[in-house]
Amino acid sequence: MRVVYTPAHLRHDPRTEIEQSGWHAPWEHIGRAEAIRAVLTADPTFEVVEPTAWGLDPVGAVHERGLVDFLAGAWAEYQLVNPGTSDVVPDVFYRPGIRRGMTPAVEPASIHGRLGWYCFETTTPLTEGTFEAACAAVDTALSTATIVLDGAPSAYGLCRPPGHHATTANYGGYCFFNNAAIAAHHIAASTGSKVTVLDVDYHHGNGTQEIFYDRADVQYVSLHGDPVRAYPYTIGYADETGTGAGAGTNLNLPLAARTDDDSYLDVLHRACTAIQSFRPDVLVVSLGLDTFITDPICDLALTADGFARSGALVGELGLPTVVLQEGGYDVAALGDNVRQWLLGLHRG
Ligand code: SP5
Ligand code: ZN
Repeated sequence: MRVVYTPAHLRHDPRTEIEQSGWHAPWEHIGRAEAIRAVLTADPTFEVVEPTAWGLDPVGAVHERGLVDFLAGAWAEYQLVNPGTSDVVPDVFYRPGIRRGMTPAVEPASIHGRLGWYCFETTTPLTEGTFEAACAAVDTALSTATIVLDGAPSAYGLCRPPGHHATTANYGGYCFFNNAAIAAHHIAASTGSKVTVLDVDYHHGNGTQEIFYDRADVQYVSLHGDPVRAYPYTIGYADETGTGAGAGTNLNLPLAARTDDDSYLDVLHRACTAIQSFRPDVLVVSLGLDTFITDPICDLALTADGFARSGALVGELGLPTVVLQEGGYDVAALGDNVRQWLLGLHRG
C-alpha cells in the first residue's frame, strides 16, 4: 500500500496550546507524523511516496477565498504589529450576538479582528510555516486520492496538520484546510461519482459535515465522542441528518465514554450499512486514532485489535478507499495503531 508523506509538515511547529484555561505544550505536534512515518517505513507492506503540488484551486473549491487569503498572509502580517511572536492566536472572537439587531458585521480590517473572524477557538496557533504545511497536507490528500482513482484499491495520506474541523470559512481544532473534504470534493467533481466520507476520529468532523451538509453527492458518516461531553460541543448530534438536496446524507453516531472494541465495532457495522445504502463509488476515511484507550485527551477504550478489526470491516465494503490522517495523540502507540488499521483494511 502506498503512503503519501512529505516533510513539509515540519513547517507547522507550534510551541503552545491554550486550552481549558491553561497553557501547555501542543498535543498536535511534529512528532506525531514522524512517529507514523517511522513505523510504516519499517514495514515492507508500505511504500512511502511524496505528493505532487496541486496549487490553491482545489482548496478554493471547498473553502472561502477570504480564509485562504487570510491563512496565506496572517503570520507575516501579525509580525508587523507584534514582532517576534511565534504562535499567533486570536484574542477576540466575532460572535453574531455582539451586533444583535444591527447590520451583520463585515470582515474587520485589523489583523487582530481578522484572527477572531476566521478562527473559532484558541488551540490552533499559526506559526511561520503553517500555511505551507497546510497546503502540503492538501497536496498529500489529493495525491492519495489520485493513487486510488488510478486503480489502487486503497492508499494512505499522512496528512499533517489534520483537517476535519476546518469549515468553509473557519479554522480551528488543530485544522486549517479540510484535507478530506477537499479530496472528497475533488473526486466527486472530477469523476461525477458519489463519495462517502467515513470519519472515525474521536472528535466529530464539524467542518466536513458543514461543507457537505446540503449535498446529495457526498455522504458524511461519523463515529465520535458524544458532543454532550466532547469537543466541538455544539455540533455532531444524532438529529443532524442533512438539509435540502443533502437530506438524509449525514449520519452522526455519538459514542459513550469508555466505549470498547466490541461496542465500537457494532456501531461501525451500522455505519457500514448506511454507507452500503448510499452506494458510493469511492470512500474517503478520516482516520483519527484518538479513540485509543490511552489517548491523553479522549475517553474511548479501543485497542490495537479494535483498530485492526475496524480496518477489516471497512475493507469488507470493497470500495476504492482513500485513508487520510486526522488526530491521535498517544504518540508512543500512534504509528502502530495506524499500521494495524491499514493492515486490517488491506486484509478486509
Ligand atoms: C484533529 C483533532 O483531533 N482535533 C482535536 C481538537 C480537540 N481539541 C480540544 C481537546 C480538549 C481536550 N481536553 C482534554 C483534557 C485532558 N485532561
Ligand atoms: Zn480528534
